[in-house]
Amino acid sequence: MTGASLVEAAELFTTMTGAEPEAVWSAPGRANLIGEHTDYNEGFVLPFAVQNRTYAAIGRRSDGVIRVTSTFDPTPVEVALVELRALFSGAPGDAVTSGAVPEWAAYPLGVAWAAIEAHERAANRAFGVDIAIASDVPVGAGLSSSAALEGAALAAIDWMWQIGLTPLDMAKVGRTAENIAVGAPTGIMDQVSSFMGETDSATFLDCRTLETSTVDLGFAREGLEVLVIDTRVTHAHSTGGYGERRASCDKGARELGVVSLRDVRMDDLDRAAETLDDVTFRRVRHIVTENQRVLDTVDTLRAEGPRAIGGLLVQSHVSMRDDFEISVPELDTAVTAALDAGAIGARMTGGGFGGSAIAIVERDQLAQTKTTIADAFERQGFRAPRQFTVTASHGLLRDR
Ligand code: GAF
Repeated sequence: MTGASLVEAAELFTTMTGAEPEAVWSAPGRANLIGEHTDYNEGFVLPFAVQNRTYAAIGRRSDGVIRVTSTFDPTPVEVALVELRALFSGAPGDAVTSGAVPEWAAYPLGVAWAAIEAHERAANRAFGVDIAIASDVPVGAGLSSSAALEGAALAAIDWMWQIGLTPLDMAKVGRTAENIAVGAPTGIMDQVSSFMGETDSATFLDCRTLETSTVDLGFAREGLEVLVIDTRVTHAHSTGGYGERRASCDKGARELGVVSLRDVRMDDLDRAAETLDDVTFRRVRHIVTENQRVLDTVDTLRAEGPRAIGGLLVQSHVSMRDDFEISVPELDTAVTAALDAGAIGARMTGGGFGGSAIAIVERDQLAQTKTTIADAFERQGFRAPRQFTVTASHGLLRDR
């Protein structure tokens, strides 16, 4: 599957330009083990990059135009580099909502624009490029196809223009592109996870200091699989619930007199309950307890291994279902059915309102667990979920 998308990107490039690409770069999707909606509250997250990847084939042009095409929509979109600033200078997401560019193209064009805005070396060295994109990261499944798209395009551009960005620089550029060019008010977890991923490990990120460390997951060694249950309920973070949750968190921080919810400790929750309205309090409680669960998961993985983290994953799901209210019945059914089938732990992953759940499952119980989940969906009258396993994989890579 992965090889197919690499070849597809290269072939699409040749169809568009009549030439071979000069390079092909790729970036993975991600699954979040634990730490949801904590990133934009300057908290902690523990995601890992997955094996599904997005590929960007690149080559130079001589006319100062950036032209992108993709298997999502092969009609090429082109913008002169000197027009990028005007394109993205309106309110966040305007270029997309006004129809000036299709949403998928706002990601690769957005990272080119954001790199030029943030880095003088990019501004000085930018020249026209053709980029062709193909991906095997499922879109709308909560595995951050967006970060994979940003990462593949930006790594290719960074190489072509010889900017010399670090993966963390690129993560910041990717987040800016997503926030402003696409108009999704997301944090930085997905980009860091995708761009800096390491095989068999999760990335523990402190979203305040942006310090990272790798945490050995040990799933394969322990005979465990990470099952993704894609509910096929699609979501978009540029609209609706995601932004509302972010606004609730900002309100909670303001009313508690802290810079961000990172500064609220477990011991402060009793006082917060007296100060805040019920909904804001429950949003705050999710963030505060989720931060603690991330720290506990890291400690538990290091001290006892992956079989001991199940309870923390389940608590995380319950908190998202009841306090943060970002789950949907399909996600709850996936989690309950996985646990009924004997999974070590399960929770929804990503921003919520649809997308995927993950379950940590004994390898020899995988087939039975999938059947139990599929049956539960059928009984509820839900569309059949897509189920597949993921393995912790590496970040940005030059493939050709
Ligand atoms: C989405 C966002 F892009 C991330 O920044 C993060 O907030 C996540 O939802 C929720 O944890 O994936």
